Amino acid sequence: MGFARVLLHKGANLMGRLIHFWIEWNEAWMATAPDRTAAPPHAPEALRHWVLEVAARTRADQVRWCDGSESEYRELIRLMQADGDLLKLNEQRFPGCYLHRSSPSDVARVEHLTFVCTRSKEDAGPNNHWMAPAEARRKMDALFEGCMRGRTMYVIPYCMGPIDSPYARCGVEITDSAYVAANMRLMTRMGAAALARISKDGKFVKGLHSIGQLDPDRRFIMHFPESLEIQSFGSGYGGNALLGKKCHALRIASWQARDEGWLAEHMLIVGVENPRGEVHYLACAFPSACGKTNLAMLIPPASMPGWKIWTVGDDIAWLHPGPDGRLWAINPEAGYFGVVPGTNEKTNRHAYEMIRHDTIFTNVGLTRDDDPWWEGLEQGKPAFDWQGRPYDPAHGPAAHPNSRFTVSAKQNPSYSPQADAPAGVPITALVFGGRRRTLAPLVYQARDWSHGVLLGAGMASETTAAAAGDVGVVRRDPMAMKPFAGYNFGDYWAHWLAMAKRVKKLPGVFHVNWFRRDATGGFLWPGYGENLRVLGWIIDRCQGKAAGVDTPIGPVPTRDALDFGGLGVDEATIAELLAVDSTAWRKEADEIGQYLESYGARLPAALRDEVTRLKQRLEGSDPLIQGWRGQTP
Ligand code: GTP
Ligand code: SPV
Ligand code: MN
Repeated sequence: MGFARVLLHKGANLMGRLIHFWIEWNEAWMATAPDRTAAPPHAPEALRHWVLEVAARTRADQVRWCDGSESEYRELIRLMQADGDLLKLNEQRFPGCYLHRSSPSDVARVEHLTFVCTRSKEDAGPNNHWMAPAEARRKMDALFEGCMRGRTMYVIPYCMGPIDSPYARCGVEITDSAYVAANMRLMTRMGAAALARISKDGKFVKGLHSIGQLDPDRRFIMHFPESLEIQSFGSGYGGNALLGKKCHALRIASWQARDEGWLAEHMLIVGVENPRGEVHYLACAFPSACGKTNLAMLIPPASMPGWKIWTVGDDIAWLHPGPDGRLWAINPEAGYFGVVPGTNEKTNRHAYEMIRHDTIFTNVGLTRDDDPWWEGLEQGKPAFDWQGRPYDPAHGPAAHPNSRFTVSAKQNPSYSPQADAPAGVPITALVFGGRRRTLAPLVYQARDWSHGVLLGAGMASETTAAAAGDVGVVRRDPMAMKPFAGYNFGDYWAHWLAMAKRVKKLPGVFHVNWFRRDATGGFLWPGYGENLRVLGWIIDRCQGKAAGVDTPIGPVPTRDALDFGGLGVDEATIAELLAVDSTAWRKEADEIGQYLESYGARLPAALRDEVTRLKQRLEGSDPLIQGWRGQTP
């Protein structure tokens, strides 16, 4: 009795002969398939024990140990097609691609339902929702009790980071969602190799997940960093359900990183190769849906021949002090869970090509020919919206603004061979960035490391559709980690400051803003591929080769240090992009100061001093500092 029988049962409207052919084929396959209901021989005792305990508690119908194989992935896909959880997209134009429509109230991360459950509330900090561990466990136990009746429970061993990297960390996710299992295979190094490493390490993060009834009123994402546990209930959406990603690789890992002297950050990692063949790696922290995937796979503009971009990661970086005194980064992930809207041949050709095969689309629209469709695609027409309703502009966009693609990183044409390097890549510069229509210039540099920590800590950005709630509201999002730091931001900044003692050759620190707007709402800066011009300045600056004007917030490029040629951006706009409005920045510095003070006694004195120095520099300065005039330092 396989899943094909389920199809027979459900698919009364399908042609009988087709179904019988299907069943025969499927059962022949099942007969040769290994038994994956039993624990693999090398599964450690602690893991077997936990799996049995969870299976008993949730009353799962059956247990499937995932081995991460291609045939297993195909089986998961077939199962979801049979259940109606996946629709096959046009095989000619989108081979191996599928559409998943999630429950309409389950389309984004839910920060208000995400908790860090530490013994002391202070350790979670004002930046997190907190619940006492015992109370959280009681709540979750009640939800998980019997929740997998009639369902298959998948056991997913995964490794975050190259399997042979000393920096990689493993986890096991137990879930009752085939969608989660399939996505985990694309997003992580999942299966047999990970299990072997777990047996060797003897330690793993325990992630327990159930979609429950997908009821927003019975939904929680709980983290227990002190015991390396995650419990997530009631959502099937990416960041809430693919527990290797934000829950493990950021919230739990940031806690471990603090204890062990490294950093787990919401950063892309990109290699920038200049025409001389030198590659510099940058790690950049932008909040959710603020351009990490796009920068990580940037297409160099025609004006920069000979430049190449190499993607190491698009969302998360684990940064370690290396033996050579530099900071080294690995990408713990193996795939991308990226924003679909806005992706087209012009904005991001590589992403556009990458998602034309073997991709799972979540919550995009559909054309009459079963092609996926989204706003900003600039071709074709939607026939159905993301909820499967006939497309009607009165219902809003065809694709949900937070619709996503899941794809293996190997499909990225600019995939860096270094993405699998066990030691990672050495980082030349760290770049912070927000989505701000005013104030923050196109790019500016921190004066030194501790000023750089202030640049990150003082970050603010407009909220996006990646999280449930209002969109377009400016909020503080330090280091793009507001939703992801697994502990008190005060302690986190102290840890960042202390990295100066661990890393002898510190990277340069910068802040960028691709999102300045004019009075009519248009972007002042063309963005996307043209952002490479700014990365070029950043890299040169780290080598002492680019001119800058010192302003109270840090050096900005001189007018001529950045090449604006051929952009069609006029001089007044260039001036606006590079200007520092001291009056507005005085207000900003006050707000940053007040925000940081809300961390009370945990706020490091060195960061408070940085705010004082920033205010002092702003006090005596001209109201408007215009770097574009071309002064050199
Ligand atoms: P998460 O996966 O949520 O962490 O997001 P991300 O930071 O990887 O964001 P992503 O690169 O997917 O970009 C989100 C949105 O910003 C997309 O709609 C992009 O088209 C848009 N975007 C990216 N880069 C630029 C840029 O340089 N300029 C402008 N105007 N928009 C951009
Ligand atoms: C983000 O929201 O920052 C994401 C998508 O990268 S999710 O994995 O859903 O968190
Ligand atoms: Mn992200």
